[in-house]
Amino acid sequence: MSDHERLHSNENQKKLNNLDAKEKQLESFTIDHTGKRMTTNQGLRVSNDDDSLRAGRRGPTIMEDFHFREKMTHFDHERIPERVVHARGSGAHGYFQVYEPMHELTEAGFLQDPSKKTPVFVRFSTVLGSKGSPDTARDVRGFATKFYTEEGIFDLVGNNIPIFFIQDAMKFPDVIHAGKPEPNREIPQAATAHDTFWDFVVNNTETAHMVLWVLSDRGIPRSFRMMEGFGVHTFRFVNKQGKARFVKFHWKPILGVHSLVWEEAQQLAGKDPDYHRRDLWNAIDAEHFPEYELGVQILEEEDEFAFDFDILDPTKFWPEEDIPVRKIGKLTLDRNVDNFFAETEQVAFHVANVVPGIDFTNDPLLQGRLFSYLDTQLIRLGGPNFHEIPINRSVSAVVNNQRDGYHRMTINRGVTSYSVNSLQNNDPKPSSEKEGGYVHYAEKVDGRKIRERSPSFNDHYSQATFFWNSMSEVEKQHIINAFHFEVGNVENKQIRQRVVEVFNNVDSELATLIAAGIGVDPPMAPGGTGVKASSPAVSQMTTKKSPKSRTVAILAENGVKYEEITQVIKNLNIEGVSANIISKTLGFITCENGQEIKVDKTFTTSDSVMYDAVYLPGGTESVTKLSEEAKALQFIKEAYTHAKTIGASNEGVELIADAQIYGIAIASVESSSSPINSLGVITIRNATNMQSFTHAFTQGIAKHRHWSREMNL
Ligand code: HDE
Repeated sequence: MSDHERLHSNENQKKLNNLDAKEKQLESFTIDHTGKRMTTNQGLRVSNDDDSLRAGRRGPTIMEDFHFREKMTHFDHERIPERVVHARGSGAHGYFQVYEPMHELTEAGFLQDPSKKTPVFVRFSTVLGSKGSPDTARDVRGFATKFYTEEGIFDLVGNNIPIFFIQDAMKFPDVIHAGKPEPNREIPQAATAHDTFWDFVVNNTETAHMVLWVLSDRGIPRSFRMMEGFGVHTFRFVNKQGKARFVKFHWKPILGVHSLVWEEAQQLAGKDPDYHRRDLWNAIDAEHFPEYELGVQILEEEDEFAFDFDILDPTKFWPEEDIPVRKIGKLTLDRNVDNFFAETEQVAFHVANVVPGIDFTNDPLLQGRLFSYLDTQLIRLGGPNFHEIPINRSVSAVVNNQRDGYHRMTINRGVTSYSVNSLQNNDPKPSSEKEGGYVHYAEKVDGRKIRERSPSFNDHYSQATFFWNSMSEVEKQHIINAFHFEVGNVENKQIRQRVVEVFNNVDSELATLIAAGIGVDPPMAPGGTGVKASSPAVSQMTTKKSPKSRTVAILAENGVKYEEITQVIKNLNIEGVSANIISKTLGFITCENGQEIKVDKTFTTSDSVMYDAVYLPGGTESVTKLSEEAKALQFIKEAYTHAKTIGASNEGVELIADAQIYGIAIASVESSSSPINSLGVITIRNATNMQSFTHAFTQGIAKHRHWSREMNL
């Protein structure tokens, strides 16, 4: 071993010692080409990887060229079917830690010891679009978490919305067929703004509640790091004494729940279709690790019928005001994948992957999912051994009599692969409950075979009204705008009219406002459900706010004030905000004092929609040049229209007027009693010390958006 190799292997050893159980397992399958020679798949060294073997320099390729054939055959077979839903996704590794032992509620091992870190893999996704579709499409987001626990794998396969479109799994193929591109012309991609989806909605009114959620800002998250996750169904927690309680699972993002605005989402779909994937990757890379608290709502079995909805109905949520969410632990995503295909694409989630202490209920949607997830992997991953793919392997030993099948990896010794056997001592033996064997909760069930829904599932509208009541004026306006876009794209007028009728059952004002933008009549009769209550917890207005990991675009040209720009960047970085310098061309700009600053992006390679805020530093020459640059002015104008924080210092303030967005008086940190005015434009003149300015600017960024601006435009 050379010194270099030894050093390398010591480093590797050190690295290995710090890995968790899952990472160690993955490491043993991980290959690095650095410094290695190329071989065929048979391990034979390759002498030439550029030219096929041919009969004469200008002659035909000959069959004998095994290297060519192997290389091409492998390439020809590189693709697997994309997921039938949730095809577009992004994954990351991390760990979960519980805050305190949960034995009173559940015997799940990974929920007992606060010092224990359970490895996890999370895959976020959109639902309808193909694998290459844009991240920012209006859609539900998947939030699937694989816990590699010592008792086996637990998958929490959730979404960012706490309810679902339908009540019975039987209808899943229908709702998805209706939402996917229409079958004749395969249009539109990753969108529900078309006839078949809305035809389904008006004919299947159990969808009404979910449709409101998807058309709210939840359908266009700012980041995977800024959305909630929900297990959706009612599950069961069971403790060691066998006592069961109903449970709903929540993920609460530490950064709060924040969304894009629709125009921005649409622009991003073209400017950066990988916006969410890039955001997740960059945040982890910059060690702004995404964090979410695991919350549970617990319901005693005796309270099963205490509500005016059925707790088995997945189109209903449990209001947090009635059943508080108890935060029981935290998920941290701290490592990007090494290989997208091997990890994010091949990961296989399954709702049925549970551990002792977690069990199911009779929610008819959940029951159907228990079948679908295993079934779908068989075609997607090519056979029954997909649990042996590294990302899917349990960290607890897998021991059973299942054998053979495509791509079997293990070599099972011994003569028996059946039970009961006497030739091998009847190994492997099942375990009793005490020994950790999974025992299903012994719920009593009794009934006639029947294809019928419980009447307790019949109310399709009350919670939709409840949700609508919970929205702020801005959020309501966004929902109406979304209806105008979505239903406005429906060609069939009858369907558009029926949308108004269906949503009139939710709320008359809502239906009237929808009708006003889609060329049909307002509702004929008064509507609504009479529900007056609301749930502040479902509005995004009261969510957590933080500037951490936000990005600022700094527009600058030659002649910019060096001190201003460097002080602001330094202070922003201290607050966890990163900044990009954007100018007309790449390279360096020369500041007023002759110092050079590197340009990160140009007006051609970037756009305001890629940033959370804009800063316009002073410097007469820089500001004059920018004021003559149409794309720079457009940048500012768009950021303003999208309700983003805009900061400007000294001569930079003039640019705000040049962008002609600002007919209202400019607030200044010195003159205003509150440093941030409600419009989120922070300006300072005659300033040398940028600290108070940056502080006010950062507070503005933390607010995410200044929605009152939308009302004024
Ligand atoms: Fe899924 N769903 N789903 N789903 N789902 C799949 O499984 C299905 C539902 C969810 O990142 C598929 O491996 C049925 C609700 C996520 O790999 C498939 C029904 C919720 C993901 C499937 C539902 C989800 C999937 C496609 C109605 C939130 C992506 C590929 C009964 C609680 C997981 C795959 C990943 C994926 C079936 C409804 C979440 C076909 C039949 C409700 C996050 O098995």
